[in-house]
Amino acid sequence: MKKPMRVAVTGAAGQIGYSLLFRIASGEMLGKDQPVILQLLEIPDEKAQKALKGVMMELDDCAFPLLQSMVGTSDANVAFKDVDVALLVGARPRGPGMERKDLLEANGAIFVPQGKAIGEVASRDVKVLVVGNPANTNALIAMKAAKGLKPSQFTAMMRLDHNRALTQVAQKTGKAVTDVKKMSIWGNHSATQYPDVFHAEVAGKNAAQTINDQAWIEGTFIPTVQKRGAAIIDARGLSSAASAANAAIDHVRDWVLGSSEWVSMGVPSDGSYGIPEGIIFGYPCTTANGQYTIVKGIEHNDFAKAKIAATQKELEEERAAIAHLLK
Ligand code: NAX
Repeated sequence: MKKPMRVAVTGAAGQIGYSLLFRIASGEMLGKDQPVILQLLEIPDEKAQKALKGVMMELDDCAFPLLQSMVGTSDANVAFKDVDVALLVGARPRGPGMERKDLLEANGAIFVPQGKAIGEVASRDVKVLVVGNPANTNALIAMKAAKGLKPSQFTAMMRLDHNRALTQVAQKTGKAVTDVKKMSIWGNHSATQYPDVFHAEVAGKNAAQTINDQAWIEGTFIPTVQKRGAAIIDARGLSSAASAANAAIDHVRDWVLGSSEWVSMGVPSDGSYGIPEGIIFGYPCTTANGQYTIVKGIEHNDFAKAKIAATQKELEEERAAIAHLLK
């Protein structure tokens, strides 16, 4: 029997948590032979803690063979103690009349202490995925607050956008999602993101050439992927939850166990593609041996360059708004 891996999930009583925890416990994220210990964080609020207990009762009632034990807590130092993987899902949603700057600030108040706790008590090899929005900038805040860890241990979730893009292209071309390869989502997990179909492939051929419809790419594909979150809220009355949990599972599984495909991940920029260091930027990556590598050598056309510049600008503005939190 393998040594159990410790997985922290914040916002564990929320709707993404409800779709995520059962799949982690059943082995879909870290492997069907990998025991796990769940360390679940919620706010101290009585209602949230009671709801968390209810979720833990249901986890108990699944009798998952791989779920070795779990803890529910409102203390970040307990939740992150010795964790190998931390999924930061809980975040402050935008309230009525809340400006973008206030939203960033309110999330700073969550991600600074959580990042600090991760730096102090998590495994030295911890892998962190930030799901809670604004995910890229929250990841930057946590990364900067976590002393003693490498920036490359902090990532933000672009995988839902990636998966959305795969399906849009598969449906347009009448192929299976498994035929669509080399998808990439550039920049921010927001409506400025740039989903790149020009370097994607469908059944071994260039996707943009196969689609052969620039108007569809610019006028349908890109906006559909960019605004899919809002479309889900409009249809369901609630934001994406099962698909977000699924993307989080995909992201961590591929990071830990490796993948033969390109995957989109928000990672600390390293100067690749002219994006200066200091923001968490969505790039196509390959993964192997527990590490990711940004795909190099992609040539962008002027259309793509303008889109990438716009999403970079947005991330730089977000960073400027919370610069005082980055120490
Ligand atoms: P919910 O409001 O259902 O759940 C969030 C939970 O987090 C709540 O139970 C809340 O009590 C808890 N929480 C808040 N602050 C906390 C803190 N400081 N410590 C621990 N727990 C805390 O939201 P849900 O639908 O689960 O979404 C969670 C986050 O994911 C939101 O920020 C949402 O915007 C974001 N999303 C990100 C996506 C991505 O692709 N990166 C897609 C889906 C989703 O919109």
